Amino acid sequence: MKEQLERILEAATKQLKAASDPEKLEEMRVQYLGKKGEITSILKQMGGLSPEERPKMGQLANSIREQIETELKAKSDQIKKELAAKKLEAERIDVTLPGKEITIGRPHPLNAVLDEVEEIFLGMGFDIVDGPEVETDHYCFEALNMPRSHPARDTQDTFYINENVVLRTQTSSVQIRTMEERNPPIRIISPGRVYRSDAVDATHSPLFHQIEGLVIDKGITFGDLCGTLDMLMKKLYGKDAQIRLRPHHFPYTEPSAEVDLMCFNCGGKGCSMCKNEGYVELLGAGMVHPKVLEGCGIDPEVYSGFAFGIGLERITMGRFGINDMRLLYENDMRFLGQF
Ligand code: 2NL
Repeated sequence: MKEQLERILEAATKQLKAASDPEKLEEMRVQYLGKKGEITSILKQMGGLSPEERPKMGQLANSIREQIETELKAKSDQIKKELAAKKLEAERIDVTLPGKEITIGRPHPLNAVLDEVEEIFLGMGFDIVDGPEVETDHYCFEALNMPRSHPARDTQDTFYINENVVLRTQTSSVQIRTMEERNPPIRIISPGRVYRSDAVDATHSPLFHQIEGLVIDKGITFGDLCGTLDMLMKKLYGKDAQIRLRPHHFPYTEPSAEVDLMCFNCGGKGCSMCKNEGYVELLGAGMVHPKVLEGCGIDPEVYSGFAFGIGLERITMGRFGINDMRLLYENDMRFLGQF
């Protein structure tokens, strides 16, 4: 029996050395120390021993049991420690590494300038109005005093869907719709995409953006138009901005004008930036033609108004010193990242 116990201790010690996980240790605890374990079964055989031998064997069995218990506990502690160390190593982070770069987007230059222009007009009491990009010939031409014979309706300049439907060439169509729907006073701007059948180059694109403005009320004069545009340019380009009006012709305004901005580089003297003109052309404007008012059910004897059309690309290019319109459409991050 003594040898039996010693063999158990020897086997347990050997097994313990090889054990590497908590499950194995639990298995061993059951195998050696459990109710049906090897030591227990030996203790059960003690009845067959002589009274002198019994306490000796009992003592030996208990001491071996304690020894196995102690060894199991020590091994268990060691394994726990090792597992914790392994976990720490696996989850190790280097807090000194640089963080991941977060890139924050920003408005496209066209949108940035559009936002500014909208803010300026909202501040002057204007509404912002939207309308369809696919228009009938009525809203795009007829109602703007451009009958079928008018050169602006040439298929060379306009995208036709069919004989009566076109891609709008200016957002005046939105102004006409508004005049039909609302009674004066009217103060609106209508920004949006417009289309012309042009080949792409540094200053042309078949799709571009326009901001049109319209004011209709009793007693609106050309002076109101000048004051509004002067205010717009001073807010956009700074208090030194100066505009100049030249007589022009549009079928939908009378009188009409082209509006230029004094060259910032030379102060109107003429330089390479303004092609020796002293001014750069910015927009077209005028007093709404009586025929246009009449067509929308507004009595030109009672009401008058002004209108203007600005190319968003042109004022954006002027604002940021961009010399090629194509840059605004190519979405090249090296370009867009500069604004
Ligand atoms: C340009 C500048 C312009 C208008 C647009 C307009 C709208 C209505 C009535 C009268 Cl509903 N006019 N808009 C006026 C003058 C100029 O656009 O250079 N266009 C080719």
